[in-house]
Amino acid sequence: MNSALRLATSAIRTTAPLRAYTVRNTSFNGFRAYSTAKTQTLKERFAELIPGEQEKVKKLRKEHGKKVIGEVTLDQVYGGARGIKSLVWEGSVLDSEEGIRFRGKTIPECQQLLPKAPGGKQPLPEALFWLLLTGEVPSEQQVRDLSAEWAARSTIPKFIEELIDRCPPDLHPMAQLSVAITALEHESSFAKAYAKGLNKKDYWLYTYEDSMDVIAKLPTIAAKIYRNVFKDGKVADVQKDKDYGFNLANQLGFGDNKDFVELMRLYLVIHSDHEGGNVSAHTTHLVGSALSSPMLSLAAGLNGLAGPLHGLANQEVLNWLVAMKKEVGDDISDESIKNYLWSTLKAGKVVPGYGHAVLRKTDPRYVSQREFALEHLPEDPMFKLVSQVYNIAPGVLTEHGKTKNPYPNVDAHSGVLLQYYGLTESSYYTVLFGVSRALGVLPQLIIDRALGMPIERPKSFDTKHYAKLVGATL
Ligand code: CMX
Repeated sequence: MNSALRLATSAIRTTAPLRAYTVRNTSFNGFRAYSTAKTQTLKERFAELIPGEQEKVKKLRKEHGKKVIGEVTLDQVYGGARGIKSLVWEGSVLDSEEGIRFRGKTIPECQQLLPKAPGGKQPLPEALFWLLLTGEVPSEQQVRDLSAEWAARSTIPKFIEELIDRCPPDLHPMAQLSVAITALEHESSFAKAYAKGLNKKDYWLYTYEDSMDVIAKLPTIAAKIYRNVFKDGKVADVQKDKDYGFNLANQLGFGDNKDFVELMRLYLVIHSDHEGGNVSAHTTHLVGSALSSPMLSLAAGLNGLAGPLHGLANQEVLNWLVAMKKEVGDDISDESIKNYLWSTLKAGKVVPGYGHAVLRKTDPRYVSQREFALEHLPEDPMFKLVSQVYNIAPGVLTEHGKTKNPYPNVDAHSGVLLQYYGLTESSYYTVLFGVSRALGVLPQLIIDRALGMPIERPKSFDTKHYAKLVGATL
């Protein structure tokens, strides 16, 4: 038996039956066990899967390691590495026409197959996390156990709370999130164990523990930032018998609205993972490859998410729509929208929420939010405006002729849903994207360490050298 598995299963064996989620030490490195002992935990299941996954990769590399899988053009090198196959990402794959599949499953399939909250229609983010890490659909009980485990791990250290309190209210919420997650490094079991001398085979166990802790603490941290900047600074306690999406909604102050709670669940699922090459995913993976802790790796990814061409686009979209309304007034005709789109483009700005580095069709994450809006807020004027822009913008962007994809991405829709329920503070929106993104990038970080992925180090040259490579004289 592989030693990582041996360690994990020995921890399992020595864990006597527990009352639901009582926290106790196991004989394994003092990690707490969160288990009813009735169902297999995520950690136990993942530990079981590791040897098989390691073996698959070993065999693949042994038999096919020297085969050529693509070529690289000079344009790709200067064009943001678009399309270069150089990353391994197990959780999701993005097809340019069809959009995202999480472990082979489309968003509608996830909505159908993954466990939901009682009376709810949207999949639980906990279930998606399980799917991303293991490739398997969890049982209802396993998802409930995971909800309870995250709730049990959710307390944030006092100094993190104080750190957020000390941030000036006009420090962007994404910068505050980054500060808080970076400071959680103080709690990193990986960093502490590494400093003492950690066996490579155990990297994943500590990465797993830290990842679970960060995810569990994120709603309280995110809510603290929101409540400090925009409300009274008070954050409700995590309700231990409730799911992750409910707790996030409730801590933000919207727990009474069951539709908003469902929106949070959908939001957390669809923003989680978008294969490995996007800025936030790639950065988390890259920084993690240096064996920086999950806290430092995620914080780096969040700093990338905070860019306007990436996750910040959701705040930009709402601001752009509001500015449009202000300029053209309430009676918005197709013609005035067309003119506004052209004025944006002629000013040398991008139309936020449109275009994508990989996608060439309407983003299915946009579609799932549109379906939610059609069910819950069909008459909302801002939703109607988003729909109207959807009819007009692709034509204008095509005529403009620059973007390879004139269709909307996820960010074109999210802000309008949030504002409908009263979460109108657009500068906060990317924080919610960040909470969700953690659910996508951290499973891969755990897998990276379980598979022993090396430090990442692609090759770079100066322009002189590239010219030489293609036989050009400069
Ligand atoms: N409006 C105007 N111009 C656009 C555009 C848009 N929405 N999308 C792309 N273009 C332009 C690019 O700026 C580029 O112009 P230059 O040649 O002058 O540099 C040209 O079209 C070609 O770009 P592309 O190959 O189609 O797109 P990229 O892969 O370079 O960029 C993206 C992708 C998302 C950054 C870009 O489409 C964009 O800026 N969109 C608006 C911002 C946005 O919505 N970002 C969120 C993406 C989803 C996410 O990560 O959350």
